[in-house]
Amino acid sequence: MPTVHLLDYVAGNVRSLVNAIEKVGYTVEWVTSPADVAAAEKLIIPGVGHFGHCLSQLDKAGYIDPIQKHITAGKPFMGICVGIQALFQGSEEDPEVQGLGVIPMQLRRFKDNDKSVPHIGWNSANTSLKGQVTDESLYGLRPDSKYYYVHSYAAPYREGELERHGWAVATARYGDEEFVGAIAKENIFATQFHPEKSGAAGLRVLKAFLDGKRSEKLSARPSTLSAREGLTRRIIACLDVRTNDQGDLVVTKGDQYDVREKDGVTSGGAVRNLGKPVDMAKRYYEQGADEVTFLNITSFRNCPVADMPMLEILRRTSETVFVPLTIGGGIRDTVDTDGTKISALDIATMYFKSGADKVSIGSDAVTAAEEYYANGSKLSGTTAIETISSAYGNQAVVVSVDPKRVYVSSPDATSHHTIKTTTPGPNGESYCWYQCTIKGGREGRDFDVRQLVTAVEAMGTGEILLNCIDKDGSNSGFDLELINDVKAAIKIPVIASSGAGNPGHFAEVFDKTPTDAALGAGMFHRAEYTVKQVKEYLEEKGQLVRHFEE
Ligand code: 1PR
Repeated sequence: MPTVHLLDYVAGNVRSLVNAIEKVGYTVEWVTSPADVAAAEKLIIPGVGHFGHCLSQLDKAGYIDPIQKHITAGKPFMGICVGIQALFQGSEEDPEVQGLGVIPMQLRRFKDNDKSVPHIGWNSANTSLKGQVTDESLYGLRPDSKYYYVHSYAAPYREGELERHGWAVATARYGDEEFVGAIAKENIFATQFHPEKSGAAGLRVLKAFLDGKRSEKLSARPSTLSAREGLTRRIIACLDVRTNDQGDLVVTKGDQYDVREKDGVTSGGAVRNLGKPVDMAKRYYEQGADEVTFLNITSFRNCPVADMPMLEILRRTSETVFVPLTIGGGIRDTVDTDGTKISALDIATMYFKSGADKVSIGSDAVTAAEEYYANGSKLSGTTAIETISSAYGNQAVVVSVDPKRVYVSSPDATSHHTIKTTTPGPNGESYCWYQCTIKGGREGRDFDVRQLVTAVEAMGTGEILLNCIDKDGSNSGFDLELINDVKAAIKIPVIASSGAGNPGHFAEVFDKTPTDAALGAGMFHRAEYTVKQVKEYLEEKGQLVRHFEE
């Protein structure tokens, strides 16, 4: 098999890229020293973390000069995500750090006054905007395909500016900002999106670069509708995974977090077994799920951390599922079976190396947020959120919130932030606050969801996975009041979760709240609806979605 050299300067989450490269018929050779760059024919620099971190790591290890030589020698070079950003002169993210300066422009942070930042999700990389429909593709990019982006900084697109310097540019739009999604000139190709996480559309782009096919005739001219710009409605399939009584890891699903079969009205039967995690993840990928999340809901272990069965599940899933994978459950500082201390960052690293793109933190985030306020809203720098986000970037850290409604007759009845609700409590109370819980909902804290999300945003969380215990497994729709309340408090994206029972509930949550994504579990596991049906329904309602491409 032909080879490509990959420079993994962080020793991090590039497993999915390796899988994608192998899938399109190439083998990876690792660049382990500057001398390896000179030997490389095709070189890929993936991006992890911050702009400054990327360039200082490259600089410290002596890679800047060999990379520049590789580029000026005219050998194929590809940068992905922070890898494209490294090509620019500099970034607002770390103004004191110099980029490679190959592209004469500065990166800017997205404006967050009217939209969530980071920009996370599926968007275009379109070379045929502004009515100039072309029938040539740039490295396999298609105007009607969508690609997975996750970033807070981007190169603003100003018509003609880069083209004047010989660059071919594919753009995307986020709110009213148009930015560079991919760029090419001579031997250089770089994408702000992650081709390895962009399904078949992304694999095609990767293959075109590796095969050296810069342009290709598109089989059909794109229609204006299929080339619609902007972020698509993101639909996530969630698999709650745990060991059943026979010791097998199964996908399960609870009602208000109770995952045991009910015998009449009493719970306590066997753990509901809805299928095998790897098979189900693949099925949802093929139905068009934009992401797959695994929550290891018990996260108990009786084995060394390195043997955790979830690692193998991730390894196998990431071989066939080319959309982002999130893993949650048990991400906290712990002690291994032999007594060795293992940090949350070590656990996250194992997950990333096994194919995860994001980790989701539940209970530990609540404890960390409580301590944050106890310390006068000062960051300690030592929490799981802070250590993982500073090593892998904010986008790699999701906080999963498990709130429960507490009804009160008036806002004065509690010190917590309340909302007026249209679903009154059992005694007719028309206000409620959302209590944070830990340990899978088993322990309620004197802490509300607003306190939690604002603290974890300050700590560097990239996204909130917003469950609701009252709604979980109810098939009665999302808790719109909760979602609106949380969205009003923070700038980072929110994934609405709990309660989805039919495609109409997804349309409703996108219609009536500014949520950034919506997640479903039970309705997909019980095969009542497919992800594809949800997306078709959203499309009928005029919402922009991404469909699975073969
Ligand atoms: O606290 O960091 O170890 O993380 C544990 C993780 O496991 C948390 O993210 C927590 O939400 C999750 N979890 C723990 N116990 C349960 C349980 O069900 N007994 N599941 C649990 C949470 C919530 C969603 C669910 C949606 C949608 N499940 O993932 O899939 O509510 O369901 P629906 O569409 O069927 O209504 P830590």
